[in-house]
Amino acid sequence: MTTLIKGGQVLSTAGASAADVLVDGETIAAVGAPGTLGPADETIDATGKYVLPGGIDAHTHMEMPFGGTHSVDTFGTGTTAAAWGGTTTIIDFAVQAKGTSLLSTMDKWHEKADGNCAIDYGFHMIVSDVNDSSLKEMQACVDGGVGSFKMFMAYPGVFYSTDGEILLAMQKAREIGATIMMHAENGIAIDQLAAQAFAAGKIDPVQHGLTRPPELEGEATSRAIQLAKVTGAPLYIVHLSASQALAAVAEARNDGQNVFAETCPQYLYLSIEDLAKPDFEGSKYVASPPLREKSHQADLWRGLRTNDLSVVSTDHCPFCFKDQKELGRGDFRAIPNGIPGVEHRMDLLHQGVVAGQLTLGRWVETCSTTPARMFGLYPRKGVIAAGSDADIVVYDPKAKQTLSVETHHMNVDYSAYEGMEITGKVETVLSRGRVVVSPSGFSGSTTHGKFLSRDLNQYLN
Ligand code: DUC
Ligand code: ZN
Ligand code: ZN
Ligand code: ZN
Repeated sequence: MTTLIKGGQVLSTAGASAADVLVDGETIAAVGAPGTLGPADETIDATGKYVLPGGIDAHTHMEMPFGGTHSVDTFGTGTTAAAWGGTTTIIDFAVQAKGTSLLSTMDKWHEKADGNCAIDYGFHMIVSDVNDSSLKEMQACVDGGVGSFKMFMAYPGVFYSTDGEILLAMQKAREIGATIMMHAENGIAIDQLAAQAFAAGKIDPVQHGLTRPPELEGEATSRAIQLAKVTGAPLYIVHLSASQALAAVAEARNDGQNVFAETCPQYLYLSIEDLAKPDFEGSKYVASPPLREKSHQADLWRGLRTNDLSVVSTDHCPFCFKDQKELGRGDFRAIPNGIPGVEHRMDLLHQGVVAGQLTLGRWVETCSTTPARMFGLYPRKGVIAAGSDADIVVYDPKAKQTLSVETHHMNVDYSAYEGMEITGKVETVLSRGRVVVSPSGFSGSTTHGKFLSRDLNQYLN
């Protein structure tokens, strides 16, 4: 089966150029000058549209256990919503529970995901129990296609690792070529501030933000960078939200250290004002790190332009307002942490292009090409080129849409971007050559997605 996508502007990190794309089976057979390829069994007219590599969301949490509940998108619903929004690969986090092994955790995540995804997927591993056997198992994870390990400087007693434990894991990562991903917030200090606020009767969602000040993200980011420097491990800061943390990353990069960082759409568009919404509405915006003052946003956009922020991921972690965020009515500390977003990353970052914050090339680079390279998927993913998987998005840059829970496909009862108007909309999505989204709707299946055994960080290996 062959498909010709013709008449569009093909996007790469270099920007746009007029070209046709011929798909044969699951891969791209050729990219050629307009009118030079085909005929094919099927033709998609992309006149006036962008043709870009499918988005890669390197940070999602489907069916994730958290605070006695679990995120509400299954691998099936979450990857279907991702496809609707032009994302054709997710990398989800397998979560080691204390007292369990990394390999049993990996098996567990395979059980949840295998045969249940609409698009291709990989895993990172969250290490929350650093001991001799976990450290030894890190190599087996790499061999199983999982070469990136997230650790937490936040959540004492749950996911938290001490600086000593982080040091040990970083030494191992350095030895085996793996990347350490860090949730960089000073959880020990934050827990004290949160306990003080609660004891003073301050229970509303905005307290979540007020007790997690940006300085404590900056401090933890700097500490993680120094630990990485001492050990020689590559470091990737996840969900960076604060100017202070960005400054630490930029300084380390200027000094030649292998430090990378991602931010998320919520930090570019939402703020602590959302967390302060009355009637417990603020709970919809509780995530960690928290939404910041708006003044951080310009720095984050600049970081995306300068590549101090090289990836945009969603940290998609959906909890329903009704029966889950409710758990924290009366104590902001019990509100499940997470914001839904896997469906809207490509649109929200395209809106950044429309607003003059990013070039088309940087849109593609931060949302697809760099995550592919960072997490060992390139050139299979992240580029429109002969031989690559035919993960392709036809995007209408002129279409208008309004984001809303009424129209989204995520399995969650609110939209963090309710009413936001976006210029640009996904028209057609191919996942390994199969049309999964088109103007007539979703035509994929949740048995289509395959596990991606990933290579190591391709900037370093
Ligand atoms: N960190 C994440 O990356 N996701 C959900 C919660 C958290 O703290
Ligand atoms: Zn985190
Ligand atoms: Zn996350
Ligand atoms: Zn629910």
